[in-house]
Amino acid sequence: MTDFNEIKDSLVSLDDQRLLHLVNDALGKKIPASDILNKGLIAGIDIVGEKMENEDMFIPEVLMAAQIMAKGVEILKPLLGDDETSARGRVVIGTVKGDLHDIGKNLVAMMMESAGLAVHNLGVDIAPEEFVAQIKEKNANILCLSALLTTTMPMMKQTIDAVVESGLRDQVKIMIGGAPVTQVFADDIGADAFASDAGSAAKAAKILAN
Ligand code: B1M
Repeated sequence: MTDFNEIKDSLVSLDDQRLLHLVNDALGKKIPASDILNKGLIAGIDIVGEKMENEDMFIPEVLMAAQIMAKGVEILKPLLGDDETSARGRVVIGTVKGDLHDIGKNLVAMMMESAGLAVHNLGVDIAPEEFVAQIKEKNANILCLSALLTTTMPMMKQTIDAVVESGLRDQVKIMIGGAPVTQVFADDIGADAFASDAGSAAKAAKILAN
C-alpha cells in the first residue's frame, strides 16, 4: 500500500492516531505537504462523502472524520502555501447562512494567509447582514463566500444582494467557491471570481487585491 492509501484508509476508519502517525511519517519521507493533503486527506474525505451518500457512514461518523482531517491539516499547515507577501488584500471569509461545512473554507483562508493577505475568518452559518457588517468593520476589499450544499448556494446570491443594498459593492471584490459552485453560477449571481480549490483561490485573491 502507498502512504496515500494508508492515509485515506485511516481517515475512513476513523483511526486518528494512525492517521497522525502516517502524516508525520510521510513528511519524514519528504513527501510534499500538498500531496499529503490532496492525495491523502482530501481523497480520504471524498470517500467518506461517498459512504455518506450511500448511507454506509452517518453524520456522527462523518463529523469525526472531519475532526480527524482537521488535525492532519493542522500538522501540514506551516508547510502549505507560499511565502510571498502582499498586505494589500483584506479578506472577509465565511460559509454562508445555513451551511456548516468549514474544512475547505478554512483551507482557503489558510492559503490566503500564507499568501500574505489579512484574513478575517468569520466561521460558518454567516448571515448576509453579518458579512456586510464585517466588511465595514474590517474595511475589507475582498469578500469570500463558501458553500458546500446545493441548497445553500442561493444564499450566496442573497449575500451579494445584501452587499449591493448596503452600498459597499464598489468597495469589495467578491469570490465564491465550494464543491457544487461553478464559474457559470458565479457569473449568474454577479460574483467577481470563482476558484475551484484553495491554491487557486489564494492566487485569485492576490490578483483581486491589486
Ligand atoms: Co456534508 N455534505 N452534510 N457534512 N459533507 C457533503 C457536502 C455532501 C456532498 C455529501 C454527500 O452526500 N456525498 C452532501 C451535499 C449534497 C449536495 O448538496 N449536493 C452533504 C450533505 C447532504 C450534508 C447534510 C445535509 C447531511 C444531513 O444532515 N443529512 C448536512 C448539512 C449540514 C449543514 O451544513 N447545514 C451535512 C453535514 C456534514 C458534517 C457536519 C457532518 C460534516 C462537515 C464538518 C465540517 O466541515 N466541519 C460534513 C462533511 C465532512 C461532508 C463531506 C464528506 C466532506 C466536505 C469536505 O470537508 N471536503 C462532503 C462530501 C465531499 O465533499 N466529498 C459533504 C474536503 C474539503 C477540503 O473540500 O469543502 O470542497 P471542499 O473545499 C475545497 C473546494 O470546494 C474549494 O477549496 C477547498 C480546498 O481545495 N473551496 C473554495 C471551498 N470553499 C471555497 C471558497 C472559495 C474558493 C474555493 O472562494 C471563496
